[in-house]
Amino acid sequence: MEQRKGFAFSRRSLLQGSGAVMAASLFSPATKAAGEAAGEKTWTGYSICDSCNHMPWCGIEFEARGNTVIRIRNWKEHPNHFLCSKGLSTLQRLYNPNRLLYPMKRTNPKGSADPGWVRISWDEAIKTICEHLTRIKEKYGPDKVMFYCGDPKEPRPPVMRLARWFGSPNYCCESSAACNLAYVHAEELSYGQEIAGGPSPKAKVLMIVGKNGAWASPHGFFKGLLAAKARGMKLIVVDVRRTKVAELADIHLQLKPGTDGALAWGMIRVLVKEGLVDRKFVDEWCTGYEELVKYCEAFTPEFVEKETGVPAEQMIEAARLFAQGPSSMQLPGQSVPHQGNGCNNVRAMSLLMALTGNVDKPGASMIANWPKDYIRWDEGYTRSFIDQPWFEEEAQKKIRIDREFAPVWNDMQVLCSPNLLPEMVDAGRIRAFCGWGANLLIWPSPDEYKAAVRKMDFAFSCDYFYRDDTHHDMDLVLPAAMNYERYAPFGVHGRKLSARRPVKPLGEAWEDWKISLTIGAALFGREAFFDGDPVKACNSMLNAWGTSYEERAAMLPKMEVCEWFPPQEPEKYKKGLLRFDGKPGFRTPSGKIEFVSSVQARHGFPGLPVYVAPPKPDEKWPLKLINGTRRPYITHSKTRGDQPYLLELEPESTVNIHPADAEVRGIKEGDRIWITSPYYKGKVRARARVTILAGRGMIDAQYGWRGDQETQVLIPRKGWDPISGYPCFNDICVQVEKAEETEKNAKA
Ligand SMILES: Nc1nc2c(c(=O)[nH]1)N[C@H]1C(S)=C(S)[C@@H](COP(=O)(O)OP(=O)(O)OC[C@H]3O[C@@H](n4cnc5c(=O)[nH]c(N)nc54)[C@H](O)[C@@H]3O)O[C@H]1N2
Ligand SMILES: Nc1nc2c(c(=O)[nH]1)N[C@H]1C(S)=C(S)[C@@H](COP(=O)(O)OP(=O)(O)OC[C@H]3O[C@@H](n4cnc5c(=O)[nH]c(N)nc54)[C@H](O)[C@@H]3O)O[C@H]1N2
Ligand code: SF4
Ligand SMILES: [Mo]
Repeated sequence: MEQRKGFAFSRRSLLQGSGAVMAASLFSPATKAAGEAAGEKTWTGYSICDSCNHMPWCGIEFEARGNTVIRIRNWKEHPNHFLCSKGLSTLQRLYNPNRLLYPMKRTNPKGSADPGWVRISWDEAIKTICEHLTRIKEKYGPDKVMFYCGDPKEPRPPVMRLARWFGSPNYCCESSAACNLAYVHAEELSYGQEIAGGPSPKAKVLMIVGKNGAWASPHGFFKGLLAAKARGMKLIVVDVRRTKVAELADIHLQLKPGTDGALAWGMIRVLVKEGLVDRKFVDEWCTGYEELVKYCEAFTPEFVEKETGVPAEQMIEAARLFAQGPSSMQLPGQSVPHQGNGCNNVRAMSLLMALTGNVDKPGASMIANWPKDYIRWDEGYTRSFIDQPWFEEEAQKKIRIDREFAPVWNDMQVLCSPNLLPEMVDAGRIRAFCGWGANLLIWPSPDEYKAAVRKMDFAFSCDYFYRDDTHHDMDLVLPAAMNYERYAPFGVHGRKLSARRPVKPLGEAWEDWKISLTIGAALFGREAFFDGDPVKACNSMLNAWGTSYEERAAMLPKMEVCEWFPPQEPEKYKKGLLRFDGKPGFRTPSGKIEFVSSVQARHGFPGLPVYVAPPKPDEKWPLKLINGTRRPYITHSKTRGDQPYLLELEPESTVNIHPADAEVRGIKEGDRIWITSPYYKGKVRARARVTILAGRGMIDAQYGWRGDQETQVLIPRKGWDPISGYPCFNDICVQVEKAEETEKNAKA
């Protein structure tokens, strides 16, 4: 199949070599360095895995000979060190002969079948970028340039700094297009900050909603869950599928897709009716209780059972168990936020914590005790490094392209939503695109985003590989150094910090940080952009925290606590540790946990997280499509060809379907199937896995396949969640039919 072209690589050879000793012979173009390395000194290096873009990342210890990584293993001193299949196969990515190693520019006009790529120097690349950006800024204004990072989180802080100095608040990320930032948004609307996490070591009950950490989180997640279960913790899982996590549950609430809001309101009603609300906590620290009591009235057990498919007594039992506590909660990653009412559904669930007083106390979900300047690393590390206050000014918010489209998001978040990019290009509000790890296949109906890029004045992106879907109509494509080859960023893992000890980049690949800092230095002076040096940029933060990159590098493989990060502490809201003004309370406008969100209300939405029923299956489109469940050995659209070992595990798009739904369609395990949707004229090809993992009346697919296996085309560019601006990947109803096993569609 197309995705594995060029590879004669077996899993066996990978496992035998566990690295690139054998890569020297297999990957000749990229590993010239390996041949040169023969007889050179062997040394130990340290890096962080980025194969699933997850946080916290897993640590990798590697052995290098000369400049060639020859073996990788778990970095035992690192808090996350059990590498999974995706992490273990990253050497195939490092020494993949298709890697992009030199800056390239197009020589044919946009829209040509052949862009006519030719190699250029970095000098020419940086000069071209600076000329175009300056021209567009002078003629149309700085906000007409979009700065964008895909899901790769590591490039983000310096790119955001570059956007700030350039003067464009249209800094967007994959996490402001989709992903799980919407659950943080939901928590911030009520609690002022991110809260759900755990399981806390003292939790007696844990409720996990729409999250399959067994497959989508680093190994520590499942190990932690098993350990907590072994000490007697009770587990409630809310998931439409019978996942590995759900199989551990004491209560599995297997609801219909998109009905989490109804379930949450049903549980809230139980708490209210049965006197299980912690009134002391609610009266002192929350607002909007009366409205909440009134609204939950409609969610009777009978209604909730009908709407969600969850037996009423099971829902009631779960509410009672959660109220016993101490209870912590983990809220949905990407699944529920990718629905039209996703954000409010997550918010409704999150209120169970406040109603039962399970907030920031031992055994309950905790709010992280971060120093005030520190922000999530995927949003820039520190407020000062990216000058976050600038992004928060009304003047910047006003010119962001998400202002009218997603006003609540625009108000709350500093990352702008890029989802209306096609419309914004047509309106002349975006004329250039500066991308790091950009992938246009993340969007519903991706062709419209490809057309938008084609229409731009200027566009470039930095990547590990040339991806025709995304890069075809760009002006430049720049080679990014991989995780084994870069210093930045350092890692923050709780209170521990890690530096890296990398090899030198292959070819002329540059670290993402170096690329953005070099552009910044060329445009705004060397000082503001640390001479283009990633380590100096890291030190600008680390020095303020009383440490340095060099100090952290010298202690490798150890990772010591950085005292600048305070230890975890309960009930911070009582001590004035959460609010920027130092007063007791929460970081919301009212200082209280807001059942009725003042921000939502300010923008004309109901303040309560109201329930809106999802689109329901009907006779013609009888199956709900969950377009995006994670598989343990695939990341998005990228790992398949990059790490061919993983392609061996699942070489084509496989869709899970419940045995009852398969039977009525005459579909058996392994059969070829077609998927159709009301929003797409063609058919999407897949293979059936008949399994009780899938609930009845739904199918689930891993998106990100290309060609006629691409499920993204089935999704319309409408039905966006108005509170987050996120796409409705999981809201669509489809039909599935068995396909004839012709030669064309049999070939994987
Ligand atoms: N239907 C559907 N669509 C979805 C989702 C879904 O569940 N269903 N999920 C959404 C979510 S949650 C996500 S996170 C996105 C996926 O988000 P994407 O942005 O697609 O993330 P990736 O596939 O990891 O990487 C994108 C590109 O970055 C390159 N890359 C990887 N690492 C680096 C790096 O360090 N530097 C540089 N310069 N380039 C790098 C890769 O080669 C790839 O080309 O998809 C979203 N879209
Ligand atoms: N192996 C692997 N790991 C990854 C990634 C990857 O591509 N591969 N991607 C990373 C990224 S970017 C992200 S965002 C995270 C995502 O991490 P998760 O959100 O944990 O991803 P999923 O495995 O899709 O889990 C979502 C669960 O929600 C369930 N679900 C679907 N619809 C509903 C619903 O309406 N209600 C409820 N309650 N449940 C529902 C699904 O059945 C599924 O089990 O994973 C990260 N980790
Ligand atoms: S879970 Fe796997 S892919 Fe993700 S960081 Fe860890 S080793 Fe890498
Ligand atoms: Mo994501």
